[in-house]
Amino acid sequence: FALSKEHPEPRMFRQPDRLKSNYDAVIIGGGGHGLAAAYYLARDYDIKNIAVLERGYIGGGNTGRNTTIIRSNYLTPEGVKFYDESVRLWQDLSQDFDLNLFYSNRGHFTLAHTDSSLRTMRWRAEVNKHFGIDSELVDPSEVQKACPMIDMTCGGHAPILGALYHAPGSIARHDAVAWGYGRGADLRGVEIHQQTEVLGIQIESDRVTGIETSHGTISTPRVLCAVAGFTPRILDMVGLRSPIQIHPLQAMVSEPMKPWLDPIIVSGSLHVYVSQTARGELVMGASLDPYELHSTRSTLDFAEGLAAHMLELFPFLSHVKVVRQWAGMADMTPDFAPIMGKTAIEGFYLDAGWGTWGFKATPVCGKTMAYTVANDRNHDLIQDFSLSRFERYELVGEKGAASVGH
Ligand code: FAD
Ligand code: PYC
Repeated sequence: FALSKEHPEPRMFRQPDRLKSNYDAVIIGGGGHGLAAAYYLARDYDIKNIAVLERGYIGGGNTGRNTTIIRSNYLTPEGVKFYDESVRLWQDLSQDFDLNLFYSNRGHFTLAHTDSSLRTMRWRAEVNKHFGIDSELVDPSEVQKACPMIDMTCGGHAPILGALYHAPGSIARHDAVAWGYGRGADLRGVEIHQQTEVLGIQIESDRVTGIETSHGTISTPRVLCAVAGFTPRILDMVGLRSPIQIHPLQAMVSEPMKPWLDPIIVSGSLHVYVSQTARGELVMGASLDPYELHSTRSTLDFAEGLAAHMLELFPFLSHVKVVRQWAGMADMTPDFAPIMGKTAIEGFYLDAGWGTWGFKATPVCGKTMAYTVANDRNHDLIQDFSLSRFERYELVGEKGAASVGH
């Protein structure tokens, strides 16, 4: 698959034409999480005989559909420590990959329009500060100063009373994250198999032994499942149950404009989050669709509803065009925290329950899942996110920091 004599290597990664019969580890899902785990397994643990199996193309799942907000202003100590480590990793990724991820530090405002949301913002700010994270409650004048174009009354019916300001809040180019991890893994010997769907998982005496795919069967002692919105289907294959439900989450993008929006603006009450990309487009999203559905179809209702709320915040946008809209399949957990680590099946590891919040966690998930797979022991940072927490009713309640109205 050399491109030409002048370019003997592919620009991004090789495309092996067939599967081998045996791998030391198989990763299901070529999203950011699966590719990051492959990268760190190869780089940090010297486990290189790995296949990443992707039913479509890499980054074509939620990784390439998300609104790319990166932050660590969570509510629980478990969450704050975990996401903080991710924010740290993000800062060096472009250099690690030698690939520009357009990582851009913007600052992140979560607007409060009611006394009760101000209270939650204060709570989050205090937990964050306790763990050394740069978050503070600010008054409306700070919002106005950072974003002069905003209508502080929001059409007169939802005045902005204050905000949680989180200076480290950032955005990045989502596809490039998949490519960066994919290329880095490939350079270290990992095989990436696109258009290769996992159809079954072989288990003997509660231990993984192999995988059935659309291109044949392979044997392996270790399987990492990182398939986000497809998690219930894979769990069915190994006879595990989880409380995950799949809901569509939609987003849309405007035509490019001159830069006018520096920070990331989030309003849970108005069901809006928005940032402006390096190319000038507004990337906008809303709440989850309120019904369970395994689909990536986007709807007119969504575009109309989101546009109406955007105009409450920014009335001057009324003539700006929306150029694209889409949906992802969000794997929602009851406590809005992920499910990570070892499972009751030996050699079967889970990285799931990433719902509407998992893009920012891509680096730390890769690192901690690589550790967990390599050592067959949960990494310290993910101890509280195990699947078995639901049996023990030990939930990690992150709903108040989920950023998307629910
Ligand atoms: P994915 O990128 O979905 O990768 C899973 C892959 O598995 C897919 O490519 C799929 O094709 C593959 N797969 C599935 N089944 C099989 C099979 N049987 N065989 C082989 N391959 C299979 N998070 C944030 O932190 N910030 C945000 O601003 C944000 N905004 C969001 C906005 C939207 C509209 C959506 C939908 C999500 C958003 N998220 C956000 C959440 C975030 O996108 C996800 O949590 C994250 O991208 C999950 O990454 P992943 O690699 O686990 O999953
Ligand atoms: O987790 O910050 C986030 C987020 C914003 C939009 C969707 N998820």
